[in-house]
Formats: sequence, structure tokens, C-alpha cells
Amino acid sequence: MVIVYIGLGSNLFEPKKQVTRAVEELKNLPRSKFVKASSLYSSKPMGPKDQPNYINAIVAIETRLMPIELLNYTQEIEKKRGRLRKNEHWGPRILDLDVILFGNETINSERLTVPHYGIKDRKFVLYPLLEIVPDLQLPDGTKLRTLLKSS
Ligand code: A4P
Ligand code: MG
Repeated sequence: MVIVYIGLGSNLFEPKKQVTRAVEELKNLPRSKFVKASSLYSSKPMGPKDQPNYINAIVAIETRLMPIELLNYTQEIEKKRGRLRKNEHWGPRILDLDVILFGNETINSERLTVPHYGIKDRKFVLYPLLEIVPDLQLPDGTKLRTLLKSS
């Protein structure tokens, strides 16, 4: 089993409900065991300012799925929530699920970049991660606490 961290975000159609419901769906991933979820965090939008505030959270899951299989499932959950792709860059969304970390793996494929490219400078990712895994180190050895001190 590999431990993975999935970032959840929503700023449309009752964001708290969207994120809470997605956490429940992630509990049912095949060949996986739910570990824990962070609290919900509210923040101002990164990117265009003319959109509602976001609700974000992080979920930790142990899985036997391959990274791309996990992405297929998370995209399926986004689609069920009516996630519309091709929105403006960093624009509003009903549900966004990002694979933040996949064990200690570094992945650079067409569909998947892991660690997620934004992890180091997104407080809405770093703070929920700190809550559930305070001693986390990224695959490159960077400590989560160091990132928070410098952000
Ligand atoms: N993809 C590559 N790597 C990954 C990964 N690690 N996890 C590919 C998930 N997907 C990954 O995704 C586009 C493609 O990225 C996918 O098809 C997948 O193959 P997308 O979700 O359609 O793209 P996106 O999310 O609209 O674009 P982007 O630039 O990734 O947006 P972000 O970075 O997700 O930012 N402000 C606050 N406060 N909180 C937020 O959560 N979120 C955004 C969106 C903007 N502002 C925000 C927040
Ligand atoms: Mg995304």
C-alpha cells in the first residue's frame, strides 16, 4: 500500500457540501483504505479575484491503485459533480480533486505531475496537510514545516 494525499477544492454550489460529499466518495475507492481527512479550510481565491472564496481540504488514503488509475477515479468523481472542464485558468469550480502526493514518487507523464506543481506555494494545501501529517517530507526532502515558515 502507498499513502497518497488528495487535495479537494470547491467554490461553487455550496462548497462545504461539495467537499464533504467528495470526502465520502473517496472513502469508497477500490483497493484503498481511507486514513483521514483534514478539517475544511476557507480561503480567498488564488487567481482571478472575481469569484467566491474556496473551501479546501486534504484526504490521506492508502491504496494499491496505480497513479493513473487513481486519477481516473478522481476525475470520475469530479465529472459526477458536474465539473466543467475548459473553464478559464484558475477559474471557479464545483469540485477540483488534485493528486498532491503519491507516496514518495515523482511522476511527470502527460496526464499526471506529482508532486502537484502548486504544492509549495499554496497555503490552502500546506495548512490542511500540516493538520493531518505535521512531519511530512516531500520526495525531494523538503520539510512541510520549512515550506510554511518561508511562505
Ligand atoms: N494533472 C496533472 N497532474 C495532476 C495532478 N497531480 N492531479 C492533469 C490532478 N490532475 C493532474 O486538470 C487539468 C489536467 O491536469 C487533468 O486533466 C490532469 O490530467 P484540471 O483539474 O482540469 O485543471 P485545473 O485544476 O483547472 O487547472 P490548474 O491550473 O491545475 O488549477 P489548480 O491549480 O487546480 O487551481 N484558490 C483557492 N483559495 N483554493 C483553490 O483550491 N484552486 C484553483 C485551481 C484556483 N484558485 C484557488 C483554488
Ligand atoms: Mg485540478
